[in-house]
Formats: sequence, C-alpha cells, structure tokens
Amino acid sequence: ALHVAHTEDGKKPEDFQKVYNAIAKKIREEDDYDDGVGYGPVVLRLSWHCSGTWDKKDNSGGSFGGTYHYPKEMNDPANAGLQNASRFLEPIHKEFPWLSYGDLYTLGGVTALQEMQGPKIPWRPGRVDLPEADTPDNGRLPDAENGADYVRNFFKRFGFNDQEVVALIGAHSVGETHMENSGYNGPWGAAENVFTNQFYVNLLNEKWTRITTEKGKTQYNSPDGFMMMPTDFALKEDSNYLKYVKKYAEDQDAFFEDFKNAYVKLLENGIEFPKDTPRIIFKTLDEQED
Ligand code: CCH
Repeated sequence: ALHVAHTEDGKKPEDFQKVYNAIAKKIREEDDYDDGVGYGPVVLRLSWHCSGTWDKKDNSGGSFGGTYHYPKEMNDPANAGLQNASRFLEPIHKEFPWLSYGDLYTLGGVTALQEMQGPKIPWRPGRVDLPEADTPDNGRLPDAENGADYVRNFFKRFGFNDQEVVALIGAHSVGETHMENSGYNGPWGAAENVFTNQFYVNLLNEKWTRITTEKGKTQYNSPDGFMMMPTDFALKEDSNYLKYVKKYAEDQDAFFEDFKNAYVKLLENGIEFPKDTPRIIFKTLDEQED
C-alpha cells in the first residue's frame, strides 16, 4: 500500500508546537511516574514500537496508520508497559482531536526526547489513521534474548545498517527495564530521564556479570546497579558494532547526530511526504521560557 502523508487540514507548524507544549508540560507535571523517572522514556519507547512494526517488503505496519491503539497491537506481549504511555497521551488526543494517532505517537516521542535534553528532531506531520483491519500481527518487534546476528537481521527489515542500529539502541541511556513488563530488571544508566551517551560508556566500562532473572531471562548486571540485555551486550561482542559503540562513547555529539538521522528515518519509514510538507523543529519548553 502507498502511504501518502496529508497534513491535518489547515494546520501550521505553530499548531503542532501547541501539541508539543501540551505533552511537554504534562511530562513536567506528572514527574512522579515510575519512581520519579517521569513519562519521557516510556513515551519515547511508544514512538519506536508504533514505528517498529514496519515491513519494507509490503509497506505494512509502521507509524503511518497509528494502529497501536487497537487491542491486537496494544496487547502484543512485546508492548507490555506501553499502555502507560498511551494512557498518558489519551488526554492530549482529546485536547487535539484533529491530530492523527500516528502523528500523536511520533510527536510524543520527539517531545519526550527533546525535553530529556536529546537532539532536536525535524518532524513531519500527516500520518493518516488506518482501520483496525490494517493492524499488523504480533511478533514484529525484537526479542532481547538474542545476539548480534539476530539484531543485524532484524533491522534489515527496515534497511538500517550497523551504524544506524548501534545509534538507535543508544536510546537505552534513558528509562529502565521492568520485571513485570519484560522479565528484565533495572536501568542501563544513572540519569534515567536525561538523554546522553551513557549507554555506550557503561557498556564499555562497567564490570558485567551474566545472571538469569526470576522470569528466566538472561541479563548482565554491574556492581553500580546497571544492566544490559543480550541484544544490548551483543553490540560489544560484534567487532563492527563495537566500532560504533566506542565512537559514541567518546563523542556524544556524533551520537546525537547519528541518532537524530536514524530516528527520523524510523518515524518516517514507508511514508511519502508531499514536497511542501514542513520539517518542523520544535522549541523546548526551556527555550520558550528564556
Ligand atoms: Fe528498547 N527495550 N529495545 N529501544 N527501550 C526496553 C525499554 C526501552 C529492545 C528491548 C527493550 C530500542 C531497541 C530495542 C527504549 C527505546 C528503544 C525494554 C524493557 C526492552 C525489553 C521494557 C520494560 O520492561 O518496561 C530491543 C530488543 C531492542 C532492539 O534490539 C530502540 C531502537 C529504542 C528507541 C529508539 C526505551 C526508551 C526504553 C525504556 C522504557 C521505560 O519504560 O523506561
């Protein structure tokens, strides 16, 4: 299917900045979620999972149709815990009923990332809600109990290369794994709501011990209280992935630039944007208060 973007009728960049501001304010206000981490990480993860169902081969899934809100996709075991993000965003959808779900979820991710001091993301509007019948089947999201070959092959479905894969997984600098959601437990780094290159620094420098969680998952723990899943750890075990891990550990600006480019691609996979679609760069709340 061809997915042509259509910007919501009569809407201008400033209308989308209003949505950004509403989400950003809500993140600020509801800052006690997840023991004080706040909603940034889980909203960022939703933007990835609503995009991560895409299949290049038939252009099914992906962020365009906003199908995450249908029960089949929401109840995908790989989406456990993301109900918190969609509950968080539902009042925003009520306040801006003209906004498509695909635009809501992706703009939510961009807002979360920028408010956590991550890179500026040029975002384009115009995803169009698709009917329930277009909801992709479960099983398209990655299983963390795997190594480098699996990760490389998984991201081939999107056409992502090694550098893009390592950059994208660096999003694990924020948030944490929750036993009740995934069977893993703990954070990758110390500043769970500040977007940094900590993931790579910790992957290289912490002393890792492999354990089995109470849910039977394999994870690596460090004495400082950090963790890695097998797919995270694989980035250190594979020599071509390791090259980029080292680069991003040394150079946060390089990480931000490569993450930005890969994340924009992730959110736009399979969508044809008309030439006049604006690339909107949102101001953070901090910038608007200066
Ligand atoms: Fe991830 N991620 N992710 N991830 N993820 C989890 C949590 C977050 C995988 C598995 C998991 C990306 C890639 C991968 C975030 C962003 C991204 C969890 C724990 C698992 C499992 C969920 C829980 O227990 O609540 C795997 C496998 C891959 C690829 O191989 C990419 C790409 C991104 C974004 C660009 C974020 C953020 C979190 C934290 C969520 C939270 O609630 O704190």
